[in-house]
Amino acid sequence: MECMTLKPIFKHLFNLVLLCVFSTSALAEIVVKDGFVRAMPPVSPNTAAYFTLINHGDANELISVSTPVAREAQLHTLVTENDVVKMRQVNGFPVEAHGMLMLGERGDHIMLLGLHAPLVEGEMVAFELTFKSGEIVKISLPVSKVSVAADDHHHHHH
Ligand SMILES: [Cu+2]
Repeated sequence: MECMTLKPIFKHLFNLVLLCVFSTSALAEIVVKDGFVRAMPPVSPNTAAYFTLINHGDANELISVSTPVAREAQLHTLVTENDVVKMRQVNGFPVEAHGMLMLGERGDHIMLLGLHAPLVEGEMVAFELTFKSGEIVKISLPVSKVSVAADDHHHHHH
């Protein structure tokens, strides 16, 4: 009796495993989810970009970012020195195997320095992310005043 009920479950699990193996080999190992570029007043020459990255592969590291809209894109982290929060440039953001990298307004972010023109809210900005593995991931993020995720959260409470 027990065997009869368990068998379909094992079969189901087995199918799921097969599906996962297939999808990781067929799709990109690194996928970027919901991110945005902070819309700033036109006088500001700099802004920041945030996103969540999912790594379906081995341990990796985001080592550089480039975008056509700014002179330079730097990897920044926040450090607290004498109770003052400061931004500091780092050489890379490590990503664990099958892990996530979450950039956000209270931590690691992509700093865009020397915008060639003010960014317009709603426009898409292209980025090229280079990883230690040699993988290059091309993404585009919307220009927005608020985090898309934060906005969703807001709506849930209505
Ligand atoms: Cu910064």
